[in-house]
Amino acid sequence: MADLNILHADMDAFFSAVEQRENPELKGKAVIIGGVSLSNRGVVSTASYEARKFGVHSAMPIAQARKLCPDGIYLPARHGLYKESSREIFNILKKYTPLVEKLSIDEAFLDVKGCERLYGHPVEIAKKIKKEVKKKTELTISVGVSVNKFLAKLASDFDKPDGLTIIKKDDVKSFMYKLDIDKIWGVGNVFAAKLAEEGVYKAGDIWSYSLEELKDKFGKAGVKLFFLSRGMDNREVKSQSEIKSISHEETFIDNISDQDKLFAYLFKMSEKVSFRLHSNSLKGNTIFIKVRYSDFSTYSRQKSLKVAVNSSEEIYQIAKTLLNKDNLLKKPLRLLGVGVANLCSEGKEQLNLFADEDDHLDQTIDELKRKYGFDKISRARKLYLNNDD
Ligand code: TTP
Ligand code: MG
Repeated sequence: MADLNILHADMDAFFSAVEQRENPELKGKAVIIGGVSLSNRGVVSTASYEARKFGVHSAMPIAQARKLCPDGIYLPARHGLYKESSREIFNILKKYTPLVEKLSIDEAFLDVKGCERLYGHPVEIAKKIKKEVKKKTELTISVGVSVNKFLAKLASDFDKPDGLTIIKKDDVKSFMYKLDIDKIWGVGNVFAAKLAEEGVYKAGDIWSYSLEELKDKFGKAGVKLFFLSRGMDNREVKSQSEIKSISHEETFIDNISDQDKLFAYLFKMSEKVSFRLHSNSLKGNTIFIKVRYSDFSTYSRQKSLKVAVNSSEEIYQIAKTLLNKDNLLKKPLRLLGVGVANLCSEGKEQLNLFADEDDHLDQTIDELKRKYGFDKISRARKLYLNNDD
């Protein structure tokens, strides 16, 4: 039987909880954190649970939030403060296991296998983490405990705020059966609408489809859906030092020969890779690309650099050179991928005395993405793609 070794921990209403801690008068009130400037054209970073009762949520335009919750307290984001709390929280998590995979400023996966002798059963560890976070930071964290990453993440979300939810192997079936289909990773609005056309609303509704059927209908996304709808997920928790490379690839529904479109995709993917590198405070010395043609022949190319990089523009430019060099775009592509390997922690890399302004631009874009949600912000080049691309 699979053991309850995987934890997912996620701070509750993180930015607003920090503000409520800093100013106790805000406790119990509807607190809404906007961008740095809080203009009406900006969007909500997060809202306290009190504000969520009015329907306010992350990525909602501030103007709309003000209509829903006119008496709310609107505050600009203070990222330095949140980063400081985040550091404190991760220091606590790392005490219980070296296997902590950071997902964002306020959430992480932990694999606590083998830590029982020191810290007790995984549920005990979850309780200890909650208690210690509360004591040291005066903030609450929700923790999910289960047999894999996917289920642990669903569990931490199940009873927010200040939740502790355990999904045992024996409970997986009943838990998944009634789960809304859009709670499954990879099922966004477009996919959920397509599934609704088929009469699929809950994870259990997909169980009658065979793996082949789902693969034929939806390709790779269908395969993922088959397994995740049953609560099956075999991905391992990876600590930062174990991450060997960060990459992104896309298989196209129709093969693409239009170079401008391919470069637009390449840029979009470079941005995603850069965002994940920044989120993990990593840089890398090797850029690689991968292409696959309609006959499934696959080629990759890589370039090693003297200086580690993580800006989207650098990744994009080097990847583009690699694609152009051997005329790899001579035939239509079925798949395109880009990645960065030979990773090192930011700050520990060799100093590049000639670093240009691009890093700063990237950092600003990253901040905006964190604030506004990934797809809201992009440089003009990506506008070449449709929203669905
Ligand atoms: P989340 O963990 O998604 O949200 P949360 O911690 O505010 O609330 P929950 O209790 O549901 O976990 O994100 C963590 C922080 O990241 C959040 O406090 C603010 C920031 N953030 C944004 O700036 N923009 C966004 O669109 C989202 C989702 C989060
Ligand atoms: Mg959170």
